[in-house]
Amino acid sequence: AKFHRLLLTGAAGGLGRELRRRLPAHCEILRLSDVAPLGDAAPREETRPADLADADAMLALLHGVDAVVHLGGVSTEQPWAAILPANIVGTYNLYEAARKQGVKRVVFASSNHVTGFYRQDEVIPANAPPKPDGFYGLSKAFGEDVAQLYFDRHGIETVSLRIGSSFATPRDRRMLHTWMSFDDLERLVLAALTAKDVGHTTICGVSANPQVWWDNASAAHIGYVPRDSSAPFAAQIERDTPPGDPADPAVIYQGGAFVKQGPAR
Ligand code: NAI
Ligand code: 15L
Repeated sequence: AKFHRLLLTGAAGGLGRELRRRLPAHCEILRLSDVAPLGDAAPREETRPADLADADAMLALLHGVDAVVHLGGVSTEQPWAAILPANIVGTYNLYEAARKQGVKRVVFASSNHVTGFYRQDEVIPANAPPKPDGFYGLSKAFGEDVAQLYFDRHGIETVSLRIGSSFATPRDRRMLHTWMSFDDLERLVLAALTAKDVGHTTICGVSANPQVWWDNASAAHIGYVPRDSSAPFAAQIERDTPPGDPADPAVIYQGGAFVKQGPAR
């Protein structure tokens, strides 16, 4: 099933640039938005710069869209003043615009930092209650709650992706657990866009790594089956990076360095 017009927010970011290459296979028109430069529009692309904090701009952005892949926002731990407009006001603006424009499906880039204060020695379900590890994780937990409200009240369906670490390759020992390849990211986003009757579902975005901290059984209806694994990278990472101090909170908790980072302490 091909979409007519998909909207990709955060299209200038790391994952946005990956999905910009990959989503045209699944839609006729790909609308790209960001506050950062998007470059020239290729055939079948539309570039629409917009600030998530600008409600009028968001309303115009959602016009004529079949579904949204919402990656835009602050993606690391930052002072509250930076998180608030992009991730709190921005997520609200996105859903209000979706409601007013009749858009019925959102794929929301949530984060493992919603649950960053669970321990690395436990496996948690994909719908585990939030234990955010900072203002960033807190803002993503808020986004998931917005998604739930807009389903219950307005029937807008969302799959919230609690993404682990999606980069070209895993970068450290923690990412041997949390890594998701770009190919698996594409599989996950496509499944989240097309699965039926998702309501609001949370699912963890992770590849089929040897030891993962998250169990996607509660999200089996999304039909996401990862094919990649961090295993081929393990030997080199274990050779190049020392094991962490077991008393370090960044080693104890799933959120890694985020648990002790930024303005919160
Ligand atoms: P990124 O920081 O490279 O991209 C985010 C984009 O959002 C940037 O291009 C930025 O300009 C844009 N943005 C920020 N504030 C904005 C605003 N007020 N209005 C409009 N656009 C704004 O992050 P990345 O890695 O591409 O991640 C994409 C999404 O996935 C983010 O929401 C991030 O929180 C989430 N995520 C990513 C993970 C990863 O491993 N890459 C892990 C977990 C979650
Ligand atoms: C995230 O949520 C960030 O957006 C990304 O840059 C990584 O830090 C990732 O989590 C992670 O936990 O590795």
